[in-house]
Amino acid sequence: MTLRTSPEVGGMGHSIKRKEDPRFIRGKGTYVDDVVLPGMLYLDIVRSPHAHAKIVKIDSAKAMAVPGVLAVITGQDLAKYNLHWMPTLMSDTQMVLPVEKVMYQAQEVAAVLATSRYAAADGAAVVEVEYDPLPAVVDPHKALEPGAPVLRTDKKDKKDNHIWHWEWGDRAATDRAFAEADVTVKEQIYIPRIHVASIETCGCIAHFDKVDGKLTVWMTTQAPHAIRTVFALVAGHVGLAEHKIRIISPDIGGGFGGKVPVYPGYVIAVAASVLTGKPVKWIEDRMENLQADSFARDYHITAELAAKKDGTLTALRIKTLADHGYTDAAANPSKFPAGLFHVCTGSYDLKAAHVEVDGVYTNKPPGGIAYRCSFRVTEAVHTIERMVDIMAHQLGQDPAEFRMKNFIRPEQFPYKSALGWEYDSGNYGGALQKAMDGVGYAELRREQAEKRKRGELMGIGISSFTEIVGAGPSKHFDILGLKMFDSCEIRIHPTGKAIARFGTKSQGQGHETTYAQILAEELGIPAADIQVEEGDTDTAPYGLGTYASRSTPVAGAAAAVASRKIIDKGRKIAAHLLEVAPEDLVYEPGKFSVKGSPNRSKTIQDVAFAAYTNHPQGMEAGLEAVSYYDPPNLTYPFGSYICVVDIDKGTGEVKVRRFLAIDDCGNIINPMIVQGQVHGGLTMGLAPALFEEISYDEFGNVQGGSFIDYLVPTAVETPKWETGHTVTPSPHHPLGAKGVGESATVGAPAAIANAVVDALWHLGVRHVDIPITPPKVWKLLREKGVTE
Ligand code: MCN
Ligand code: CUM
Repeated sequence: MTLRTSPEVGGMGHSIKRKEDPRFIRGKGTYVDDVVLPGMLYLDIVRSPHAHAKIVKIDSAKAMAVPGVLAVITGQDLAKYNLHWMPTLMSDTQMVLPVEKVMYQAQEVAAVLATSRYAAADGAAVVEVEYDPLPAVVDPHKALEPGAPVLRTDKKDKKDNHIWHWEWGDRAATDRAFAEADVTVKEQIYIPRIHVASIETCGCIAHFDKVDGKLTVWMTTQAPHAIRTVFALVAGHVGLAEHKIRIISPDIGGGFGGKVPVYPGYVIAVAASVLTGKPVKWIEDRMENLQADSFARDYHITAELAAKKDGTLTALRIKTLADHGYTDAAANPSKFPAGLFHVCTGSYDLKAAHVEVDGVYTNKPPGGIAYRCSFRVTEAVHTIERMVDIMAHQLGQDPAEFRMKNFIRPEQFPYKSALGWEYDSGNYGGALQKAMDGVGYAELRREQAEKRKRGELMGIGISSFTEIVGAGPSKHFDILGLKMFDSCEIRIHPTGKAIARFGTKSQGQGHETTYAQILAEELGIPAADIQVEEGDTDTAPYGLGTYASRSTPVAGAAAAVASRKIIDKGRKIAAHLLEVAPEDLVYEPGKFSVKGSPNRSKTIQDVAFAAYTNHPQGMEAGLEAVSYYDPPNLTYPFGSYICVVDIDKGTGEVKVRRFLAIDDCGNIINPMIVQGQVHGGLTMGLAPALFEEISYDEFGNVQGGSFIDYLVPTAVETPKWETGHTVTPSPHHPLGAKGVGESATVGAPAAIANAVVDALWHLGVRHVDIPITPPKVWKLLREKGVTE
């Protein structure tokens, strides 16, 4: 059998090479798409051309006549097992396959099971579905108007398209501050729908073994344990108990938030495998991935900011419509339907704030998951950074000075924000100053002034963002009731080598390296002697997975805590070997020695051997520890980014000439990995700022559903990133580390947008929505009377 890489469209061609890779073991693939099992069957999915339509009839006859096609699975088939609907991570419901109607274009309508991928696709092409189109609701504002068609007719009592209202902060105090303000600014900001576009699309191989009654699923998931529990809860009634489910998440080719939810394809593959007793493979192609998987953002924001005459900020007021598509499938902590959006006061010492968000149903794919963003933080950062910039310009003040004046000062930490967060540590002025020195800010401003005289358009944009990552303290954070702790389990073998397993799951962040480094530092065992494993629910300790940059803040802390448990036991064993009291020993990584006689010592390897060969009587043998770490607080990484753009008056093209990012993620475990995370993150910040958007026409037809018009930046569009850092340790994390995986994506778009507006402010431009494409800028310039 030939290996097919996922997308006919994507055409990565890499699996061919991987066949020669010695790591590739048949049946135990490196990537999900590499897993090949004997007798494997394949799924392909029939998708709706309509955004909203009744399903009148599904005719499978022609598909069943295609050689190799074994079955056409419809919603009616799943309904017999009550598997046609499933819960979303936000306790809403979503269809696995529809019985009555479809709710967005490219929604799954039926699935074809066949003996080859080709036969499945040929079968799917000839399944005949008769639809009765219904009016599509595309604009979330219109969705709330009286008389708008009610979309969720499956919900008996639902009379409108409003999902929830959520608000936070002191409304009265905020209104008062606005009434008393000398200056206020107000802006409509739209943060468009975007998609993560990871290298590998989503997919799985589900294998139900009829002999031992066990289901194994190789799956592109960022949260294998949570998925196992969800599967057990959803399919318990058809006999899938949690101990009979094994989720394996191998290399998944990037996650970026898009591989947190459960997609219908997974469930159909599981159902098909349980029914046939054969392994069933489902891998999306690129267009399916872009058109039907959960999306990010889609926030329609009205923001207002108030200040005194001298430029002291006083209050922030935000109202938002959140377009969730046809179901609220956000991967947010239960308590927070708008995620951590209320970190929107950002890096500024604002005394009053109030934020409201309303979730709305429309005929679009479900959402909103994050896109390299800790639960709506990008939306929050974009809003506050744009608003602060508008205020600075409005007051005629330099945006850097203006920020310096309004930052939360270092001595104010731990700082309680007006919206209730306790920021652990920060030095915002330090990071901005370093960025200004690094780019030569004063000189750039001089250059800009000269160029402006000549009519050239150059802009300098700043983003001084505060992130919030590491969910989370279990008293506030859970997903579907599962508390958001994370875990590390360490076993030291008799010869002093170790295996450590984690509840998180790397998607390319290099956990194998950085976790081994943490353990090596704590235990004094060389990193090369430590095997790090994640992603197999049969072996790894329970954890909530990798998203929201929580691995270092939570599982990284668990690694330190579990290591310290090992050292505590090791100390007792060493004391026994050296015939002294445990208190008489001093520990340095890898070595216990007697106080005052450094020559009398035992290494961690001596201790490990003794733990299995000569442990003290009365003590349990072995040297193992596990930590389920519940962080006392989130971590608040931050940074200051400065972007310099030149705008081509003829074409409207925005050229990023320079971009300097100063990040602060507390103590750094691995500088190279952190730099890599920042580089990748910046490119994923550039993408929505200048290129990426998924939009819909009035009928709900997706625009941007393929790489022809969903513009992912390549090396050609990506500028040379300049990076640097400051170090402000987290006071509550055992290693003083904060997360960093999303900082750059969160911080970058506002710096770019601010730079563009900075270049155009003198023409009367106050705001431009991202993506800031050449046609958008070209049109704006013509409106303002600028010609070439
Ligand atoms: N790190 C470090 N020192 C610190 C903080 C982090 O050395 N002070 C290292 C960590 O040890 C880890 C990496 O940097 O190896 C990222 O750590 P962390 O910030 O804890 O984030 P996570 O590991 O939890 O990764 C999640 C984050 C998210 S949510 C998205 S989205 C994203 C991102 O990581 N998806 C990615 N970066 C990605 N990078 C790749 N290659 N692929 C993805 O899918
Ligand atoms: Cu926010 S995207 Mo990441 O959390 O997987």
